[in-house]
Amino acid sequence: MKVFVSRRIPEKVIGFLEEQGLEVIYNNSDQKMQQSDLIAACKKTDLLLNVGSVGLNAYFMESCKHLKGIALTSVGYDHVDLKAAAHYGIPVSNTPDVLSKTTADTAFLLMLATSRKAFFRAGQIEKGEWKDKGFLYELGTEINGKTLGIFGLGRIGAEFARMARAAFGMHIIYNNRSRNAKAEKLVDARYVGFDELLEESDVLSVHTNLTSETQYRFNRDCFRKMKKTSIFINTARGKIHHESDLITALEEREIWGAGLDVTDPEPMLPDNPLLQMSNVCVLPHIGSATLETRTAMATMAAKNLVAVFKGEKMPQAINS
Ligand code: 8YV
Repeated sequence: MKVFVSRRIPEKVIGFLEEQGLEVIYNNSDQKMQQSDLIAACKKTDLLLNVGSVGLNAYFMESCKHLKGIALTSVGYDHVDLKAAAHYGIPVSNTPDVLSKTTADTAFLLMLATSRKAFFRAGQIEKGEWKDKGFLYELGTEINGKTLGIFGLGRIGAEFARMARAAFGMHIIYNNRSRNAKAEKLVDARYVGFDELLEESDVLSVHTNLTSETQYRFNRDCFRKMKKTSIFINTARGKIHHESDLITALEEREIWGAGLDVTDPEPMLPDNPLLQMSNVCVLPHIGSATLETRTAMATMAAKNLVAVFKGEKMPQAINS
């Protein structure tokens, strides 16, 4: 059985696939593939290890309906038409758990960096602007003992909450589609309604999938309800916040600051006003980007394809 690996991954994962008896066709490149090239490559294989967030729409699924399995290297799957894959009987897997801690670390980094205007102040050094500008110049805001509101207390949200409690003694509140009793106990979190989450959070962090319900969930009305001293964090998907509303809310000082690892669109355009704000920190979607975590993700994806090769169910199947 043949597997197509669509982008460069750790060599040891390629070796693992070959040791398991799969014939690997490998696009050993860091360049994102065009859909037409990806389809052409997949027509020659039985399995796809889809590296990164290359979209797999209904046209891809129809063009590659012969595939016996698709393994993603992401926990999010909004870029994949799962219904179309299921229609053609193609099982799809994602990579939960292995990236939860690293992505939570990224939310923690953004919370701390934003609260201290760290990216802006560091940027001044490079520009030769490190001067004594006064006792009260561009002050940050404390997070010790404050309230962290989690929108989506799943694996990543719960890990971030655990860290915030341990490191800064933060009080945890959360809003979910349904209560998460296990996580409530683990991080001593209090379930609140969405409006209460907006009104009570000193830091509000997004940790949900992008769905039709969560798309643009955080708009101007939401930001107006948040504290003027609050910080908005998003390491999930850029389309969960309405970006032009976020810009306006910051310009109108309706919230204090924002820390984003995801934006809308991605890449963020260089002239985006957010990049000029001292109280905003933006990262280029690096939530899971450590060697250890990306190796674990690629390994998990490979193991899911090996399961299909062996006639077994994908351990992390999300559509079958
Ligand atoms: C991926 C992501 O980890 O896991 C996700 O859903 O958002 C991404 O950070 C990255 O695109 C590597 O595939």
